[in-house]
Parts: sequence; structure tokens; C-alpha cells
Amino acid sequence: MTRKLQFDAQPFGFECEVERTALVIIDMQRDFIEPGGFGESLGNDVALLAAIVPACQAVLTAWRQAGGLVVHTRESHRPDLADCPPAKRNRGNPLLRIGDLGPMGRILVQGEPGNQIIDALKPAALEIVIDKPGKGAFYATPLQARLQERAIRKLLFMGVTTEVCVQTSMREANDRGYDCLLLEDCTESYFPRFKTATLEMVRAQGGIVGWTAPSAHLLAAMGKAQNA
Ligand code: C5J
Repeated sequence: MTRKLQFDAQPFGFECEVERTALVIIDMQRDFIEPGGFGESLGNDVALLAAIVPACQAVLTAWRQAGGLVVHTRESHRPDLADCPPAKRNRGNPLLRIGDLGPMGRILVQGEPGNQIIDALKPAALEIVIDKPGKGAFYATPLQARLQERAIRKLLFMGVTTEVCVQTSMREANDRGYDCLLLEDCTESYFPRFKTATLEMVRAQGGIVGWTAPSAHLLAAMGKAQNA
């Protein structure tokens, strides 16, 4: 038996089956959310991003209780930085570059304390964790294969930052045939106007990239499915 969810979204209602849908949580790692990491080294106010954590936690808890598949991603590089193109490392004028030693270990490097998912959203055993060297979750990762193994067709997105890794991952997912929905209050940017613009871009032209909805709509639909 499959559990169908239906809820209001933009640009029109969204439907999915829990068993064929994954919750994809993009880059909720200490490097972006906590002081002392890569985000702050670029001159950003990380408190803006930390504010979405309770909403993300509520969705993650409900999705786990429903038995849905959870995917966590981390933007991360190998310790030898062989997967970090110089163009990515050298761009701009950050206080710390990828691979440099910061207060939470080497910036955006696999295994370092700053590269771990924040405690509030810590991956559970058997949840998928994808280390991605690019902005998109599919580029140079096994994500497509992991989703195909489980016959996943639709993706619910949360995470940071809205206009960079979240949007890139949604566009990559689109090109691979997935229907994608972005949970509006579970994503954030260091630049609030970029978040607003990204939500508009995603759902423009009849949902050219996908759907957006407040997490309350998903949670209400899950509550109804449970009581049905
Ligand atoms: C950025 C990300 N913004 N996870 N990474 O560099 O969006």
C-alpha cells in the first residue's frame, strides 16, 4: 500500500507518494550555519540561515515517522582538494579559502568538524549522506543511482543556500526527470532577496523548475494521511 499526499502549493497543487518521494536536505552543515565556518569567512551573517533549523527539524521528524527516504548532502572536498577546481578555490577574497584551517577544522573538507551536518539535523543510521564537490547534488555523486535503486520519482527540498546549492540541485533533478518541491520556510539565503527571487523562479511559467509550499501544508497532508 502506498500513502498519497496532496497539498496546496504554487503554482498548483502537489501530489506525491511517500514511498516514491525523498526528502533532500541540502548542505545543513556547520560550515554554513555556525559562526567560524566558510559562510562567515565569506562575510555572511550565518544567523539568517540558523533561523530555519526548527522548521527543518519539524519536517525531518515527521518524514522519518512516516518512513520516508531522507537524503542529506554536504558540500565537501577530498583532503587533497583534487576535486576542487582552482577556479572554485581562488574566486573572491574570503578570509579563509576551501582547504584552509579555520576554527572548525579545514574549510569544506571531508571529515572535518565544520563539514558535519549540524546536530539538530544529524543523519540517522541508514539515511543517505552525499558528499558533493559541486553546487548540485547530482554532479560527481552517486545520488541518481541511490534514488533509482529505490524507484524515487519526486523530491522535497530543504536546506541552504536557496539560490546556490538548493536551486542548482533542483535544476539538476529536473533534467533527470524528478518532480521537485521546495519547502519555503525550510530554505534560506544569506541574501533574503535572492531567496524570494529563487522561489519565484522555481514556480514561474507553470513550475518550470517545480513547486514551492510552506512546510505546514506538507505536515498537514502527512497528518491527514496518517489518520486516513
Ligand atoms: C554555497 C551552498 N553557497 N551550499 N554553498 O557556496 O549553497
